[in-house]
Amino acid sequence: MHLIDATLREGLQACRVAVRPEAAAALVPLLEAVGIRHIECTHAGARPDWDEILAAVLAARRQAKVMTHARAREADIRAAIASGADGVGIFLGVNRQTIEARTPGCGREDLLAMARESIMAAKQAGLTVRYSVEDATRTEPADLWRACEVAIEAGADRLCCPDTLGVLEPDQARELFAELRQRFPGVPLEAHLHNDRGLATANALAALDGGADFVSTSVNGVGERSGITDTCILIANLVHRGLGDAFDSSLLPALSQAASEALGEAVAPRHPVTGAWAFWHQCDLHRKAWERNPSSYDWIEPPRLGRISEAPA
Ligand code: HCA
Ligand code: CU
Repeated sequence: MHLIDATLREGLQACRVAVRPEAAAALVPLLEAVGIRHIECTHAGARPDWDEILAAVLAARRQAKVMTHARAREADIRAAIASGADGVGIFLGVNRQTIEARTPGCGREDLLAMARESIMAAKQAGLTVRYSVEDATRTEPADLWRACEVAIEAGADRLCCPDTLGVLEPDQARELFAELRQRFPGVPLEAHLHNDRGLATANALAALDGGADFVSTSVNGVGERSGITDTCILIANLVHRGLGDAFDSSLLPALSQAASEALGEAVAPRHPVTGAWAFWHQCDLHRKAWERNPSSYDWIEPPRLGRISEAPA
């Protein structure tokens, strides 16, 4: 099970977010110290300031693999190759909504040909390739399987099925990844889950239960609209499930704080795990019980997540 942190890709697409290259690079050692080994960073060639961020992140990383984002277009693939990134996440949707809004006039087979060519070009240049069927969760199953098959035949190393609009419920997330697991044995599978319905964490756990190998996350959940699965919340959940050995979860508050400062976006005080009040016991009845026995109202020992639990004096 792997997390790919996309704070510096999906997160940069969030409303009012801006980050300087030095601040982006400063997040890298912290992500690595937490145990993240995969970083998704910008869309190479899309904006000069993003290319500076990508170069700074590549210079700063030690253990982590860095993947950049690309459309299934020759220019994007060329930019990804030129950037020096280890990998590229190529995204191309094949459902009716995507075709009408993003690639009008294109037939599904034309799109699949674009995906095939892009994947082959990136593989030929030695990049690791993830192929994402954008809006996978609103795609007819037959079209989704076909897109995945084409990508694997073309040499993709990993398949991602993004819940681009956050429409999934956990049962559906588990079923989707269980079916993908069955249809594509041995192929690494990734989930990317938007939080529009507030279900991004639940869906990430369910996708893992179904058979996903990777979840793409961002620190504090930053991303388009309501964002995606929060790196820190997901790691805290893995720790709670007894599956957090690969991570130093005591560093989560530092990571959350650093990302908040780098991106210029405060963490809401009630945000789970890293919010200021996440371990605060206000009401008298709670406080008294908690003073006798902290486990009465602490869901986990807070120091395991770098926190202390508190109450009014
Ligand atoms: C986007 C959409 C995306 C892509 C995810 C992926 C989504 O911002 O371009 O490439 O795996 O949610 O579908 O973030
Ligand atoms: Cu997304």
